[in-house]
Amino acid sequence: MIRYYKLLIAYFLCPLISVPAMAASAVPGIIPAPVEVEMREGVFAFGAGTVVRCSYELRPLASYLYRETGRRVRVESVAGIHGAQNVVWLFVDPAAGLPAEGYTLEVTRDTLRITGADRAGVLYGIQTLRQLLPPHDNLPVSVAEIPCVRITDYPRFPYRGFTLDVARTFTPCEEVIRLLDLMAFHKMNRFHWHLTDDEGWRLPLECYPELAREGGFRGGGSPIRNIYGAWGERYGGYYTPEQVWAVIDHAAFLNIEVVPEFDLPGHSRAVARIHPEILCRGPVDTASSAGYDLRKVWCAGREENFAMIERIIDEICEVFPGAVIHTGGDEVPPEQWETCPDCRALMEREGLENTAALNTWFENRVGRMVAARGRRQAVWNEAADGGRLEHDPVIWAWENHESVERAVRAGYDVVNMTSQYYYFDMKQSASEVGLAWGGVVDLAKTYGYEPVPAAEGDGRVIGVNGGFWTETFLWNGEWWRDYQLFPRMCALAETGWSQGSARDFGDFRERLDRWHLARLDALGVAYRGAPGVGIREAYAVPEGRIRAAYELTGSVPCTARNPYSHAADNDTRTFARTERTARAGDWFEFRFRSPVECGSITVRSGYSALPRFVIGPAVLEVSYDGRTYEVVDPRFGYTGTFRPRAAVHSLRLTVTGEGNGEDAVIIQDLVIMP
Ligand code: TNX
Repeated sequence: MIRYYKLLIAYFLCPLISVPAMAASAVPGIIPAPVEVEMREGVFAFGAGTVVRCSYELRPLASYLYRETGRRVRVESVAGIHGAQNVVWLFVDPAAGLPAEGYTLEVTRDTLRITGADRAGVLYGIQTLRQLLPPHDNLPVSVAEIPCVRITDYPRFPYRGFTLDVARTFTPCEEVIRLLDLMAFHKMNRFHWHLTDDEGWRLPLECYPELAREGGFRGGGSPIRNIYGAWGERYGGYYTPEQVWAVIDHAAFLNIEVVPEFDLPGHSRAVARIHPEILCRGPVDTASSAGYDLRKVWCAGREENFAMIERIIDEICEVFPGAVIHTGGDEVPPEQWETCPDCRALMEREGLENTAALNTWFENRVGRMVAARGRRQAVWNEAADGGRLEHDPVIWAWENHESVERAVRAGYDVVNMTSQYYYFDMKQSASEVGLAWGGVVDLAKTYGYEPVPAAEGDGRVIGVNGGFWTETFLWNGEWWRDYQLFPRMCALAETGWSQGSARDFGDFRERLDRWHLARLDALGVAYRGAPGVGIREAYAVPEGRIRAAYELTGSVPCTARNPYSHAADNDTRTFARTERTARAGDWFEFRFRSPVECGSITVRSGYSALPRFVIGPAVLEVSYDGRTYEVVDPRFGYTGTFRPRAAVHSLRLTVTGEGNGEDAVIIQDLVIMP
């Protein structure tokens, strides 16, 4: 860096005003913040008459510049960097002394030069140029004034990623591509595609076409039951091979490597529903689930399983050109392995002390398959809990900061994906939708987190990764994606790209508010707080509710820890949880001690803000006299509000479906409003 700085001084004799990269200035606030910004006098008029010159190889990027800025610029293939006015030069100069993916962007009155250390650097120079233009002014005919400036920029981490869980909620190809565009705009370069899980398999395979064809859908006649929303209906989808290639190609153009994930040995109920033979020899797990086998772990002692896994890994390696293949390893429940004679024999034979060791053994075996094909294995942090992982994997530490520290101490390369900061399925304030097990994750929290443990000196943390898990998605709907991702993704991108010492939330917030949110508006991103979106406080239990006395009973026994009374105590922090799921004919009843006059009643089931462990599908009825009932909602699922026409005596829910795909029902307190 010092060497580079000297070069800079020698280069420019004209007086220049040097400002810290992040200070608000005549240069629009750029996100992620560049390493160095030096202001000059004057402007470059970009637009009509501007010519883009570049080598033949860079022409697609010149067209991209044209497309993304909406300018009617002419592209010419010319080598060399001299002469002419009103010219944008794009070139790659490995000798410029810039780190990988770095660039300089130099704007004078006559020329605008983007010099990349490599092609990626040129791409990122173009992203910065896009941000130097006024956000809403992208009309082809207009001319935009770009301030004269010299920007020197390069990333802090080589790995700046985003995980999209398309297993819980299928995300159409076009939407994936839109997200890739937004990632590139923020200089992010890894797309982790979570393609398989308990509730869905979205990856088309020639070797096992039935996995996507059948495992891509839930509900209706599918072997996979509904869990999250759309009860009774068949819904879902999977990608065609052409769509997978389209995503890989588009990503590659944008310097984004696709990291596909085949999550195993746990998180595999979708495969197991279609190929039950992969499961352990042991009892089925249907006692609590109305006949739905909840088992989800590949048997480690069944040799044929590894042949099947190898065929899948082989095809994944054929389709995905990237360096890294993610093979899961998270959240493996131990019971199935513990009770399986084949797994026990295997553990004995291999001297494996517990199921954590068996998980590591399993991932090592899969890691060998990945390594044999010249790729690098990625795994979740638990895969390293039971011994040494042998194939130099990248550990994705997600559980908490300690899991990052542990993986770093063990000497692995680590991607920091700590859920408490980087999980964008977490809610952004107490009253908004989203999960909460990782706490409330607001923008300041994501931005403020330092991803490299203090004791670390040797670059073991290779990057950061944001995660969008989609269990709650169906319930919330399309608006929820942009709402959860932006602007938290901007904060993550800056942590990944900008130098750690320079992070200042006040300054970031200002750049967002003054410049960047308008850019997101122009790109059609319906971020949290956007015009017309606002802040949606859906789950606030409102002030002033009526604390009526009522009793809750039902046909399904509750656990001792979460009895029915917990949903009838007017304490919204506690809930009732049954010992099994509800079957058709099961019922629950709320009976008021004396009829309650009110404006509305909300019946709530499942986790709050997560449509899981729900009552429905069920019929909700109200009784005003204690003898006759009227249907309020014939298709009650998760929660619902109704306005009674008289004082309410009781409410009754009669279940109509065969379970909710889980092993329990959760019932919350009623919310009664005057
Ligand atoms: C934990 S991330 C999981 C996911 C869930 C997520 C929900 C990981 C390795 N496991 O399966 O979707 O929490 O926040």
